[in-house]
Amino acid sequence: MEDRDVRLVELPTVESGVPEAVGAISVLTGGEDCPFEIKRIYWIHGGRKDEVRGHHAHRTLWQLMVPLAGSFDVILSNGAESRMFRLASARQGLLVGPGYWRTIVVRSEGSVLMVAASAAYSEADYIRDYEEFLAFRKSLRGADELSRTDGRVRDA
Ligand code: T46
Repeated sequence: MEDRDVRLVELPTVESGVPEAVGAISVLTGGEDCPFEIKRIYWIHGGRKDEVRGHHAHRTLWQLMVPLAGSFDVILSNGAESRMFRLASARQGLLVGPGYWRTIVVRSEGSVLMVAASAAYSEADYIRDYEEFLAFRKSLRGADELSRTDGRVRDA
């Protein structure tokens, strides 16, 4: 899967200059490290190891996911292909555009996944039925085809 709107983003990180401190500060600046305006931040925490979440896609929402503690596997599918991202560094975020079915696995107890999102919570933006998701992806491909042909449908 080589989709342009799914990628790992290296977050600017300041190594501690404080004597005897080994910690670092990583920074997420809206409009710089993620290509959308951040309207909401939420975090997933308290999950057990191997707990599975997700099983949905978003119609319009953009997200940037940062594992603040522990690790998560995020499996993304565009309906044709899927790819697994292991998120285990608070120095990196996973950018996810609209239209990806996701499955999220908590890899270790005490893990915390922060998600910066482009809009407030709206259940209407969720697709929670896989067949509906496939139909949505098909409609996206149709729209893309139309825009590439300048609105004229090409001959088969
Ligand atoms: C996503 C993954 C990474 C709210 O009321 N407000 C919120 O801002 C959110 C995020 C959720 N909720 C409610 C909706 C459900 O009744 O919390 C409940 C659990 O949500 P959900 O089953 O969607 O949880 P996850 O962990 O499967 O998915 C969440 C996000 O919902 C989703 O956008 O991409 O984290």
